[in-house]
Amino acid sequence: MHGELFWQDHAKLTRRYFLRAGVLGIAATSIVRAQSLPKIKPPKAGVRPAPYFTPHEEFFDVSRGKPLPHSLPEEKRKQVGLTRETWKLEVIADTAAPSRLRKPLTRAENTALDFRALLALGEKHAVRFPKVMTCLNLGCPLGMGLWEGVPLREVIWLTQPRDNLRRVFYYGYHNDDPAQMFRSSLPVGRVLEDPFDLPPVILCYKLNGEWLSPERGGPVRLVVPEAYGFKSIKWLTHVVLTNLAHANDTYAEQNNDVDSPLKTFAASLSVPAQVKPGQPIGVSGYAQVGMAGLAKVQVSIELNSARPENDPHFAKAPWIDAEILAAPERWGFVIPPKTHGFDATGKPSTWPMRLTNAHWAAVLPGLPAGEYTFRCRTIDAQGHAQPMPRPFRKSGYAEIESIPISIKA
Ligand SMILES: Nc1nc2c(c(=O)[nH]1)N[C@H]1C(S)=C(S)[C@@H](COP(=O)(O)O)O[C@H]1N2
Ligand SMILES: [Mo]
Repeated sequence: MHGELFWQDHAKLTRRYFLRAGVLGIAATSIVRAQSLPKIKPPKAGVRPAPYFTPHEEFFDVSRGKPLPHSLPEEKRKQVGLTRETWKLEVIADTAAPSRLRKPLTRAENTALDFRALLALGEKHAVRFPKVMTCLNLGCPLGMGLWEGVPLREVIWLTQPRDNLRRVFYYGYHNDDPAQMFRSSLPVGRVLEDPFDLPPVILCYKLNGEWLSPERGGPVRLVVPEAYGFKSIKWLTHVVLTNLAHANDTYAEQNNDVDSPLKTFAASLSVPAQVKPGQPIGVSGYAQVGMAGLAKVQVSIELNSARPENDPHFAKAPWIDAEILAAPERWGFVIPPKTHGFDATGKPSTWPMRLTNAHWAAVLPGLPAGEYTFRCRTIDAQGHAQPMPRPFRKSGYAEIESIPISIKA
């Protein structure tokens, strides 16, 4: 079971830390506690139990469609172009606000891009990068992946765009029912360039070194490195080049902020529900490293009766630095050369890596008896405490958890 593997990994990582801190026994018991008492975790902030890179079948699935496109029998998937042999991508001008293209790629003219042509582009242009797939509306990561594919711009260039190209939108197979279409969009600038060392937006066909499965959006899905899951459209069939100046994402219809990049925040995995007075408290968890980067994870434990007034964002909590644990030794497979974020020997060039998850642990000093609350937060690479107060909750889940700890003899 991958849940087991994940805990073994997390336990191994934290064991070394707690051993140095002289509280090995506590680490062991608190991990057992968190496992047997998952209810101490706020429901939306759980972690996906998996090794660092999540196997395909262990991802959480966020898919719309009746029937779900990945549940179609193989014969039907062949028919509708959802296999590697039959996949075709149309890259066309928007009819409402057309970009001017010399050579649109269409089925009608037999110029649509097939899988073989995509792989041929991949021989020269393929990139791969690590990224956590996570839904704007859920706290829990859906899975950590090493995503591989061809930069979308390489395919856009094939159409020889001349003029009026401000935005790109795209959608996948949707049972030929317009009501089921799930569409996302990007400004063309993000597709043509990669700001701040971000990996490119890709047409993805491999996950963790294997062909992308139907469940994960295969044969080809879009993957937008810094974005929430809804920008990474599965079962991709159409890329539409438009002169529209604004987003037209399906996700915008549900009051979501569709331009909001991945947030930085910390969540706990292992916090003891009860501790003896004076006994040091071992805690651990993971952090999502969003666009803003991650400099620190901080933890605090506060006596409930001592919670200061007028401090809704816990700025006055007694924060202490946790330790961000070293990169995993086991990735589940060999990291191929020239993987974004990794050096020539297959080790991460920086740690933690942006747009991924990292583990952390801390030991809080022993305290007198009482009812306390544990919290964790992050400090981003610019020195800002995260999550920051967000008046709009639909810009990506990020919250400071409050977890009760009872200290008694
Ligand atoms: N075609 C299509 N693509 C889609 C979706 C969908 O319903 N249909 N769901 C999106 C949403 S909201 C999320 S969070 C991610 C989830 O990716 P996963 O199922 O691989 O974990 O896929 C995105 N891509
Ligand atoms: Mo989502």
